[in-house]
Amino acid sequence: MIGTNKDKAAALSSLRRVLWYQQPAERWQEALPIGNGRLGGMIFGTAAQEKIQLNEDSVWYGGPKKANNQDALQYVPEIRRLLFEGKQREAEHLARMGLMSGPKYLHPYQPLGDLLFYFMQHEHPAADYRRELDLETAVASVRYRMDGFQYEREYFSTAVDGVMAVRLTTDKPGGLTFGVHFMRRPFDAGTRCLGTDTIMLHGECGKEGVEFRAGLRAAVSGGSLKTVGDFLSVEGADAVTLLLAANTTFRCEDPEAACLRQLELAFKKDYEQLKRDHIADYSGRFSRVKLRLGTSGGAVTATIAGTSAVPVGALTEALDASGRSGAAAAVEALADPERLPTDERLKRMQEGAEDTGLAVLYFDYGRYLLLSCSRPGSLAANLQGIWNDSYTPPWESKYTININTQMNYWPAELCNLAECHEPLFDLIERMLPNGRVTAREVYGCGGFAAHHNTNLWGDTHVEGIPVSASIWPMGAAWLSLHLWEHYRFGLDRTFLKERAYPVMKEAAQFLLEYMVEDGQGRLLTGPSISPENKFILPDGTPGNLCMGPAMDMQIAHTLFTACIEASRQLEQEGPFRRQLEHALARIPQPSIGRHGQIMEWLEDYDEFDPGHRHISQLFALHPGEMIHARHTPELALAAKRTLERRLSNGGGHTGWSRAWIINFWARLGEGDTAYEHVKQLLMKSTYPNLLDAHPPFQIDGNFGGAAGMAEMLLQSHGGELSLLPALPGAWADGQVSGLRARGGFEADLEWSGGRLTRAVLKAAHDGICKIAAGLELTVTNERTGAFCPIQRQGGVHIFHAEAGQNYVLVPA
Ligand code: FUC
Repeated sequence: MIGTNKDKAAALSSLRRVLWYQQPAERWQEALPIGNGRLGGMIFGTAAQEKIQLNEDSVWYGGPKKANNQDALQYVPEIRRLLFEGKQREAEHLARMGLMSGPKYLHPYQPLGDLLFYFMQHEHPAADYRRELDLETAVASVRYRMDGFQYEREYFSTAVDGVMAVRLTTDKPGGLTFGVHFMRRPFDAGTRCLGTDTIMLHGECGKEGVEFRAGLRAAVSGGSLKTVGDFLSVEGADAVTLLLAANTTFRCEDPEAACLRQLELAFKKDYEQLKRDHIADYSGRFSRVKLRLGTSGGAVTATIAGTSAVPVGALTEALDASGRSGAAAAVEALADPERLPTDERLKRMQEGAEDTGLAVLYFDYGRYLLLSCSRPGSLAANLQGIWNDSYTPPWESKYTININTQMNYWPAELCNLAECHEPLFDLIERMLPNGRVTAREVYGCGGFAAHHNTNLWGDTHVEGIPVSASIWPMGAAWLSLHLWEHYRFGLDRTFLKERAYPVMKEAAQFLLEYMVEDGQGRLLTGPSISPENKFILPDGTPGNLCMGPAMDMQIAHTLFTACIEASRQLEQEGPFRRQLEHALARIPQPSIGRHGQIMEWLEDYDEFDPGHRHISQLFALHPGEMIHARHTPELALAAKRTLERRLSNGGGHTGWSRAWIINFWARLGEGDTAYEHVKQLLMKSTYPNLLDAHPPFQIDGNFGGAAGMAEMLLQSHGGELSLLPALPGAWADGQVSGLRARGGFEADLEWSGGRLTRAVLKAAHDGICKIAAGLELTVTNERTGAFCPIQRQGGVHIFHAEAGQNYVLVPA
């Protein structure tokens, strides 16, 4: 990487965004995920015995549950009384029986099955093997040589035609002979052959669960195709296209007919057309945002210093890429981590080498993953997105809505993938009728309530075993804020009126009826918990349940504020608004405790686990905004103390927790610390396929991490846009385009030497634009070149933006 800055820039712009490896995946955490929102595959890429582990998003075991505890209504007032009287043990004893529901667990999300390939003439080791996932096209590929043949495979799952495509080619006529079949799920009926070119997997997820079908059809060029046993058998072909369709009774009555129809239609296109359509659809969305960080000299040196051995493959790769031979290419391979296989890069980073490019790849991967597991019409991304190979996955691979599901959607608006947010809105709407019943049956209230978990069916009852997680009635309130955020970014009034406000209102309605006066004029939630921590009582014993934990109060405050604002914008609901305003004034605000921290509970209790992975009391800092780095400096300082306290007690040990921490530091404007946690996320909580490790795999860290990196570059909470609010020293030079800000803006930013050099704001709506950038700016209209009149107020620039205009901001 030796050369001028210009060379470096050219090298950077020619970089492909790929994850790549020099060997097949030995374990799932090395396999590469593809998906069209609904239909997912994990590509192992083994030469002789390929495996694609399959998922369809509605394959969940079991049916909906009616599991509200029918005694709850009777006991909730008594549990509250016990808590107000300080009778902790009695309250929890009664709550365990009187609130928690049986059966205890929601059923799991499950795999669809595996697609297994057995290749003939594959007795020898593969040479020049490469497996990759191209984030710009969402196409995975494998290539290798064996016995004088060059083999290539491509894989993608397309949202355009609803199918997964696998294309196998070889350079010598007749070189492809293999059998492929579905590996049977242990308890399913199995596979049927339909004609000579199709096999159909069929099964069901228990008596009350969905029925599913997966159909695989092949078309060959040269050679022959037939079915043998439950296999599709290909002999002596030059090229083969396989298409896979999968459907369940969750979406249609006849999933087999749906599969056959999709296969029929998709096969009307040739492979190249399918691929072109897929790439056009995907890359149009992926390329909305581009992030480039300049590689600093420091990074290169650190990498060389961290090198112990020259990976042979890295050299081959360097030679391939540059077309040159000899020492120059070898040195480049060593010096430029971009030229290393992804697992090598990760390993070297874990050994202490600097690699800002890997962080950028992680950011892009987050956007790739969201586009691949959450598209309009698909189900919301669960704890594993859509990728799960276990019949009994961790936490049932469901929706945990006390942070994890919400975190999955943090990048959606900011990173310009607003349509990927839609499946979450569908989930919330599916929860609505159940949540009304839960509100009524458990608490005797109107509106809509949900607890800390939900599933395919949108169940909302109190569920799970530990009191410290289960008895938490804020799921609906927090989720409904996602509808509000979607509105704040896009300003679609119809959406606000027809989808967002009605749901927000019902979530708020529940809280209005549910919260109780504590005798001191305060309105409190409870019985509830601060997810999922415990406190230490004065007698030294731990307590779970309480009244008015900080996070509940902050969510209620945020939701009421949002509903007030929404009802004003819609010019409706005057009486309801006044009710909310009255309640809002009585909700406790974040307060500072004796360690200088934001208190997690109403009492200044010490935490049972001071390094707990949940940092719920900082909801007000992120994703909420009651705590703001500049508007509420005292609270911001207390938030900082809270983080330091958690971290000095071992906090951040799960991937998602670390990802949240990045967002917190970004909101506090501490770029170097935020970046330190980006590195920690990669070093401690990332598998070779760059999926997030809780451990085990849980996808929220990928999304929270990507969102956190975006928050380091652009923020738009608290009524103003903040440009490069938390830029770390390691990202001194760079550019980003296409990030979105609340108020209907899109932003392109360029910076150098750690300072903003130019920004372009694209306004989609008329309105006042407030900018905080930490330096004096001039603003011109890009089209007319005219200077915009600016008002300056305490470091904030204020100007009037017009819909459809771009504004160029440069340092004055
Ligand atoms: C919550 C978290 C765990 C895990 C689980 C899915 O219970 O506390 O860390 O993320 O959800």
